[in-house]
Amino acid sequence: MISQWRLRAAFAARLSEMYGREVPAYTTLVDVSREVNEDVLRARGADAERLGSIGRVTAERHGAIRVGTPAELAQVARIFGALGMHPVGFYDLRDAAASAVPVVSTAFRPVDGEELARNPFRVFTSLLTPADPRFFDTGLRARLETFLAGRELFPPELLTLADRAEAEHGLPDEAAERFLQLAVSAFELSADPIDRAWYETLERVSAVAADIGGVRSTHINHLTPRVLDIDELYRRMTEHGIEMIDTVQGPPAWRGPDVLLRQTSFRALAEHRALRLPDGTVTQGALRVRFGEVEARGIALTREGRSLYDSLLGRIDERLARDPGAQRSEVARAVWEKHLPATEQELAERKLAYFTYEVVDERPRDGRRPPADLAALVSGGWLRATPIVYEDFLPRSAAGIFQSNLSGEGSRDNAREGIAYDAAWLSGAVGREVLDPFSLYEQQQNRSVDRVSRELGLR
Ligand code: OOG
Ligand code: NI
Repeated sequence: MISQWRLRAAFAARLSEMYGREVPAYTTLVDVSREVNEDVLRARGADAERLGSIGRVTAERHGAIRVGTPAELAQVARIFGALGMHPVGFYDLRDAAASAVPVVSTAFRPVDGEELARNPFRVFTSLLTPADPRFFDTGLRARLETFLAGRELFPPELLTLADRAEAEHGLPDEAAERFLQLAVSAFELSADPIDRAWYETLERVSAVAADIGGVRSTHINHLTPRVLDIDELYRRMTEHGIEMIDTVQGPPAWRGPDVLLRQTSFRALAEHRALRLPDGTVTQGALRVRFGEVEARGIALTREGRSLYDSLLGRIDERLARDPGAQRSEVARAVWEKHLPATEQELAERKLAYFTYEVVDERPRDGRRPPADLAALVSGGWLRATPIVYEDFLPRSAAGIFQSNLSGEGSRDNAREGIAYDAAWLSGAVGREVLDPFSLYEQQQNRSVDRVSRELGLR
């Protein structure tokens, strides 16, 4: 019997192998990430592993896929459910991007600490929004929905095996092998010819819409390794002659603790695709949709920490608007230094970030009663605080990554009222509860606080 986490690890590894064959620059990205991680480990020692063991970080990947309908999303949820991955977080990218990105998203990932430590594989999954009249008029929406209703992304055998794996918490060897083969091939780039006229019709609205609704299959859009020094990685990729997008999305490089998530990517590459012309002939064309992303992860912020983060992004924008010649990274660093705590300790004390706590073996044992609050327990040598790593995504960064890799701006009619979607709506579409990331981190923190309180005899 192959357990769910082993299925997840095997799926991630095979997907990586497949994607490396399809997009050789991805292999360069993985190699350079590994080199950077080894160098950081040598330079910083144990400190480099504060946000995850080198074993976890080296194996860590997130993928991104895009689907067209709630029914397809519900099928995706069954496949990832087999791998012990649950939908977490609701991201609305329609308003986060200046260009036309008509999708709402969630991420499928393990939620339990032990499962994350075994293999943290996650997949950012976007759902097209044909009903949003800012992007699609009634005629195009109807054509798009008809097209999507007529395609099959996942063979029934794959879905049946997925349901069985989820119900039985794993699969026997042979069934596991079959499941993995079918699952990986469902995300391969299809060689079937694309109807060029239809693809271009959608592309005029949005390149993302064309990538999702212009073809009869889905594919992995990118597979992202985790790196311990993203600025160094950016420099080395550029030295390898690989064209990167302009910026690193998310928090700036600075001397204080890493928080949330920093991401960058190499530009989408032209890939050969078969195109069917209106007269029925098939020709070779090239499409630029898949790119290579890389990320560095930091500490998970609480709701208060997150609203501080969002307000700091606003401050950076304001300063840049006043001084358009300024360099974004420098403005951002100055804002960070002014407003964000420079130590983990202060992040914890101001309840801006999540930590887990453990009782220290060499704690004071002179009969004194331990103090009642966490900060005093840590500073008095009773407890050790360990940051909880951010396992999720950022809508503005996601929109920035989408946008930097789109060939055209697309079009949107902002005079029309968009349709409001939220986590509850998405839960209905997925057919499973979309979990709230803050609650997950909070539960993890609270469980550890309960445990140390019991151990120290505090109430
Ligand atoms: C997803 C873009 C966002 C991330 O890591 O934030 C993303 C996509 O291109 O489908 O991958
Ligand atoms: Ni990504």
